Amino acid sequence: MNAVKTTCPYCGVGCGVLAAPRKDGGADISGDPQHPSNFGKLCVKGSALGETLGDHGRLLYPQMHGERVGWDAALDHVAQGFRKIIDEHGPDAVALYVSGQLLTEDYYVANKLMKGYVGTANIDTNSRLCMSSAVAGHKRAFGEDLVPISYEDLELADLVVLVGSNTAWCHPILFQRIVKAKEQRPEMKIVVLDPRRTATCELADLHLPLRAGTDVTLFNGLLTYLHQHGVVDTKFVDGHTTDVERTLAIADNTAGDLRSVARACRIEPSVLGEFYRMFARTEKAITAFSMGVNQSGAGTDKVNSIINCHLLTGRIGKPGMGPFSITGQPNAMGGREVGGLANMLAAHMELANPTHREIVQEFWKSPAIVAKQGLKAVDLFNAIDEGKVKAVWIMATNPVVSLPDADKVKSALSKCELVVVSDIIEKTDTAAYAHVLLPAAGWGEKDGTVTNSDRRISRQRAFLPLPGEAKPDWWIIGEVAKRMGYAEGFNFSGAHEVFDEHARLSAYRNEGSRCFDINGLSGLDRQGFDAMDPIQWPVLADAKGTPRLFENGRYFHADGKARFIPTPPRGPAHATDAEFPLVLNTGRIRDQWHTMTRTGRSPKLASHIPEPFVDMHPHDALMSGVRDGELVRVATRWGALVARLKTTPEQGRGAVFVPIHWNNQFASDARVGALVNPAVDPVSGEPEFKHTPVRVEAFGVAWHGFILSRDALDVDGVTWWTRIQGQQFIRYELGGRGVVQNWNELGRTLLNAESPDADWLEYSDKTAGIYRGVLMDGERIKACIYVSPRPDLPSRAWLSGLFGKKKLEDIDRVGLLIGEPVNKQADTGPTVCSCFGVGRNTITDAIRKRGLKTAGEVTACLKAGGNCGSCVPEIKSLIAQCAAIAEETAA
Ligand SMILES: Nc1nc2c(c(=O)[nH]1)N[C@H]1C(S)=C(S)[C@@H](COP(=O)(O)OP(=O)(O)OC[C@H]3O[C@@H](n4cnc5c(=O)[nH]c(N)nc54)[C@H](O)[C@@H]3O)O[C@H]1N2
Ligand SMILES: Nc1nc2c(c(=O)[nH]1)N[C@H]1C(S)=C(S)[C@@H](COP(=O)(O)OP(=O)(O)OC[C@H]3O[C@@H](n4cnc5c(=O)[nH]c(N)nc54)[C@H](O)[C@@H]3O)O[C@H]1N2
Ligand code: SF4
Ligand SMILES: [Mo]
Repeated sequence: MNAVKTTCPYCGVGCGVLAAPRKDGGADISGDPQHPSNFGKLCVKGSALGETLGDHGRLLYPQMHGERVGWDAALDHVAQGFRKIIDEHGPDAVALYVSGQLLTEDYYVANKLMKGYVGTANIDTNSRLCMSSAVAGHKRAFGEDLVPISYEDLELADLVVLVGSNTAWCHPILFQRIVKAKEQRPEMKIVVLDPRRTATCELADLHLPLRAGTDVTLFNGLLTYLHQHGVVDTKFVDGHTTDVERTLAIADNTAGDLRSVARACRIEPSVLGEFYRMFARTEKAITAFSMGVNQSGAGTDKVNSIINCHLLTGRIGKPGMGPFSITGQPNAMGGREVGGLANMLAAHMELANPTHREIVQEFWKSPAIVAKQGLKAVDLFNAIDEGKVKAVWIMATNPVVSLPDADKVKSALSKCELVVVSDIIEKTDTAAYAHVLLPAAGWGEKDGTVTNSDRRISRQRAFLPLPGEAKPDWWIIGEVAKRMGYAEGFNFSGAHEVFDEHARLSAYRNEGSRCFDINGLSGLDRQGFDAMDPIQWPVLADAKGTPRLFENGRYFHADGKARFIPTPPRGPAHATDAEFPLVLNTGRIRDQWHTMTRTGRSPKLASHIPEPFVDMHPHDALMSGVRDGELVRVATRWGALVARLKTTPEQGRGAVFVPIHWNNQFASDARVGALVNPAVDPVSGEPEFKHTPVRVEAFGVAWHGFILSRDALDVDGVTWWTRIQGQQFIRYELGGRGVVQNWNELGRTLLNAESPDADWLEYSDKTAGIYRGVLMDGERIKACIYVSPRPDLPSRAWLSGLFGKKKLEDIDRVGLLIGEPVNKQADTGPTVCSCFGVGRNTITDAIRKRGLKTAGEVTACLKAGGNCGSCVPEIKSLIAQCAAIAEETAA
């Protein structure tokens, strides 16, 4: 079967994918060798896309109050519900909360409905939580939300500074392009600014573990340093910028000399000095930044403090240099292009600009056009909580998990008169609060476009039939619009028509005043749209596309100049104190995507990090009285969770790190959003996700345990649990309180095997509190449970392997009862390489026994790291650890 060219639905790198549908309803996935983002490579999440397809867990039919209904009933109900509330309370009493994971066409229609027809700007998106500080920073500096560079520039650069970005895990293919460039030109330098030592640091020549939240001080210090050392492009500054003097004065006043900056940022002065010198002497420098910058109460200032350094040195608009905001979601950029934020209009036009409003309304021929900003995400949910917004329609995002102070989101939704949720998955933490659930078409089933981090518009193409009664998001929105009485604006016969309207609007009365112009892509019919190749905007009439912006030195403020923005540093909204002495930092892991609704279904992705954790420096753990491997309670003023403690010196002192992914579908109590403070950046409204004062304390349990089971089980009665999909089983990790009188009984209850003729292997030592129970299904294993008072339980990797066997051998049975493999090699250890399923023990064994010295040698020997390469930084770190141990033993 011919493979369909499409685009990966995960991160903003925007890799091209070839999907070849199979007869069994799945698809074979590979990288598209012709796509300019990835040239055929895919990271581990992209490679595992095939495992996330299929009907299992999908929302297949519209539902109202938990009952299946027809589309007509559901759409009528939504349209009438919105209509009634608008008529009674005005347009600002309703809202849409959408997502950077919608396609541009979906987003365009949603934005048009709210801003041109309903007449409210109450449409905000999860991009508020992600990119809004970058958007605001770009607008302040450039006059428009513009990302100057192209991915090739990263390969041309002599210095790449990665600020608050765990690129190795979050944008793996972009990271690999940087790795390759550095391999070819070892003189290329990489600097990482991150309070943690992340996998990304494996590539770094220099890692600056700065104190959380001090980026502005650090870049103000750099600006001063550059100025003092005469690293100034005077011609560029004079001809193409404004406000340099004021900005320099404020930077100088607030940053001070190198020593005081180093003290404020808690970095060795020599290391900071080395970074400043490196930046000063390297013309071709790129400063790439991501959530460690954006998600801060000073996020917009962080962005501008970075851009200021590029403006002063004139390092922008030329090959291999510039500031670079790495986008998170696959279509964070597309959403900005259609203006799908509460403070934007459409096609990069401004709500506050009367001419822009006139242009958009004239083009839409719409009954209304909004003149005032709508509510930004955090304020929007506050307004729902206060009863000011009475109907909300949530699409392609899971705010009960992903917003700060997330328990408040729950309470807001439970009070709201009308909650509509469009999703592809039936059971999510947010869907639980929906009155109406609408089944959306997912990746592989719908058509449209996405724009990646370097402004490249790529097609997502359908290669599977729509499951159940699922429909594309743009269709659903259009049908509701029609039922609200707005038929004239929403008669689209396909995504291509929506895209064409969007493209024409971008050019309408533009005359070069707005950089976002894709006129060259207008007029495409269905075939033309289907044939569209990836292209970087602006796309003018010649349809050539634009790799790099600002080459002519022209910016998009009225005077055509870029602006320096003074950025006096300020601390986080909430400081640590005796009660909450540490900083809670939250972020991502390599193999999960956000709230896990898709990646959580893939056994391959589950194996890397199977349960929620807290990373903590060993000294902080000692001070908090908690121990590695135990369960701990992590508490802030806003909420608490329980997760497994991992102590590591890679986590800087004074802060802890908790992943964002786990939620009530996957764990009893690990939704970190509930702990995050709701402070936002005053300019962008982006929440301060990376800085909440926190305390970590022991969470005492009487027993630790785990279950691997071929069937899903009900473990709700256990104090603490988390579950994840394995290759042929579901894995449950458990923590129990209370004295267990009869282990055999508990084991049988948990494994759902009370029947007297169940075939059991059991071992129980009541005094030691150890219990091992294995339920057989003929000659193969059906489920097993292991319990101990300490978290020193048998290797899950070894037991996972036994689930693959049709017939257990005697030696396996012995191993099951003694709780360890008789043949030690059977324990491969926790998975490092998800693609080939290679475990840590296998890798360290090979490193030691065969004296492997490089990641390349490990790949040659074990294949690990040879497919997507996402685990190469971890392999390198294992090589270094083995070498350190060998050295210690020798000494
Ligand atoms: N595997 C995976 N990849 C993803 C995603 C995913 O869910 N999983 N999500 C995608 C999305 S939407 C996004 S937005 C991106 C996010 O991509 P990243 O921004 O790279 O990811 P995060 O882990 O959120 O945070 C990045 C780093 O910021 C650091 N940091 C915290 N505070 C500070 C600070 O004050 N200063 C500095 N300089 N650094 C700080 C954190 O320690 C962390 O390592 O990833 C995208 N890619
Ligand atoms: N503490 C903390 N919180 C954070 C962050 C952090 O760093 N720390 N990061 C923030 C950032 S940057 C982001 S981007 C957000 C992400 O947070 P969310 O957007 O809440 O997370 P997702 O799991 O990606 O949610 C997407 C939802 O859309 C559904 N879906 C998938 N495809 C489709 C489709 O085609 N149509 C429809 N209608 N639905 C679909 C999925 O099943 C899922 O329920 O989290 C934010 N929250
Ligand atoms: S880097 Fe990975 S997740 Fe991101 S677009 Fe490429 S394949 Fe998808
Ligand atoms: Mo994001």
